[in-house]
Amino acid sequence: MACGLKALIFDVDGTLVESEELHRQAFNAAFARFHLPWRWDPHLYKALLRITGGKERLRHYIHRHHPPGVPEDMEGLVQALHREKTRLFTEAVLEGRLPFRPGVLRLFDEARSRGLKLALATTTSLENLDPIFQKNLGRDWQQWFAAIGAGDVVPRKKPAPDIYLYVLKRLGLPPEAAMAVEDSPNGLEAARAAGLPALITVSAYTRDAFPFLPRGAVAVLSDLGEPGRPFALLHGEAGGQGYVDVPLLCHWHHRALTNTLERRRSS
Ligand code: XBP
Ligand code: MG
Repeated sequence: MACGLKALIFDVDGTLVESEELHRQAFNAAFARFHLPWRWDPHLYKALLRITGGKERLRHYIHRHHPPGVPEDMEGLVQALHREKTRLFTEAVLEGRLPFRPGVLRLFDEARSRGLKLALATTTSLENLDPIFQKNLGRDWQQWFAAIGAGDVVPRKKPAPDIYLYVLKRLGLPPEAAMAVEDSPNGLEAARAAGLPALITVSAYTRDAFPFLPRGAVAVLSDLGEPGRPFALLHGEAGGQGYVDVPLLCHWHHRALTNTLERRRSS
């Protein structure tokens, strides 16, 4: 089958790496450095993850939970806390291990060998990317990606489509030539609003976020799978396969485009 898929656009946190637990710990370590009696436990952090962007999340937490110790210059505190959190997060990534999730490197390799472009569309701060990808792809990691969109490079973060539109523009591709790979409802909404079909691989914090196959998703999986270590198919169909490869992505992409055309015809 001729495949109309020209690019794969990956989210980062939760999709390529299981990083949100490390983000949570970095936030708490920054609170301690600033002598603030704040603590985000996993339950609270899961709720706060509905707000994308670390600075936006901090502002939301302050407005919603009225924690003690907020000075007159709240924005100054948010900026300073987030700088410290980012320093602590990047330090932790460089010192520790934050491996790619199952199937990521295998799919990167296969997609590149078949001439598909790879790109990143993430809410996370640009500074977080270097340690994550250096550890997994080496010093020249940026050469793997035809376009990178991260954090504050756009005015509105996910679920707004801005970051996907930014990346598509840099790829020089229309949305129907690409597919997004995401882990969260905000990410799916951003991709859908930009006109891209999305494959969902749930993460530790989004495991129960998709009780059914959501509109705009081609399937919901536990991860990308590996030959001999199949993914769990949570929603949708995967043609009986147990790991995501380019032919399966082409199958989903073709079906998504056909469904879109049929919806347009019937409306
Ligand atoms: C996930 C986010 C980010 C991270 C924290 O981004 O929403 O805010 O939680 O990173 P994505 P920052 O899933 O789009 O990769 O503190 O740098 O925002
Ligand atoms: Mg994510």
